[in-house]
Amino acid sequence: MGMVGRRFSLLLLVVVATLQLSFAAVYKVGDSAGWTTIGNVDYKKWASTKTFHVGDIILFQYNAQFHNVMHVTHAAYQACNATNPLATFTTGNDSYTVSTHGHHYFLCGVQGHCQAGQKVDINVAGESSLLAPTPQATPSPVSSATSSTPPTAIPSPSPSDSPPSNALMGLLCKLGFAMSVFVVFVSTYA
Ligand SMILES: *[C@@H]1O[C@H](CO)[C@@H](O)[C@H](O)[C@H]1NC(C)=O
Ligand SMILES: *[C@@H]1O[C@H](CO)[C@@H](O)[C@H](O)[C@H]1NC(C)=O
Ligand SMILES: [Cu+2]
Repeated sequence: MGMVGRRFSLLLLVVVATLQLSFAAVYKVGDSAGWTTIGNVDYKKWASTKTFHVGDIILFQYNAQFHNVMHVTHAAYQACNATNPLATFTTGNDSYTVSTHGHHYFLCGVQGHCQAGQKVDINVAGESSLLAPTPQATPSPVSSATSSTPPTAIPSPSPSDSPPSNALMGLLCKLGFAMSVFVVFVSTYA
């Protein structure tokens, strides 16, 4: 490998490392409450306030004497079925690195805890959804038989509540990546 090739590899390594540092986030499940049945933490609400990405770290902190973490299927998550988990974590300080888009379901396998709400759905939006428009509510067909008064239009919540930040982040990621590639190219061949 020549001088240029070696310099290119090194730069690429630095750029990739920098990208990982700037875009991977650590999310502690339940924030200060952690992973628990105390205080009725609403993990659904907790997750809904986050925008997860591939590469992020989901951190479960809990007292290992009383809880555990099981990565489970959608069906098991819905049924609170801890019989056949995909993976089990038991240290009390467990980090799960998100490596794919889509849903990642977790529950506590201790009897009764999942039923009490100790379960969380980490939903990682796909790349395509960053560009795809938010699905619009399709107007229901007006029944011709009883339509003497038109149905009152119910204002649907603006789709610009949170997706824009999502889309913006995706755009920034792409922009950052494009710029990094450009910088590498220029510093290698200029
Ligand atoms: C839990 O899941 C296992 C297999 O994963 C299944 O055999 C069992 O019937 C399920 N239990 C309940 C209560 O649904
Ligand atoms: C828990 O794990 C995280 C991430 O792996 C680490 O940064 C932190 O120091 C750990 N905390 C304890 C108390 O072990
Ligand atoms: Cu538990």
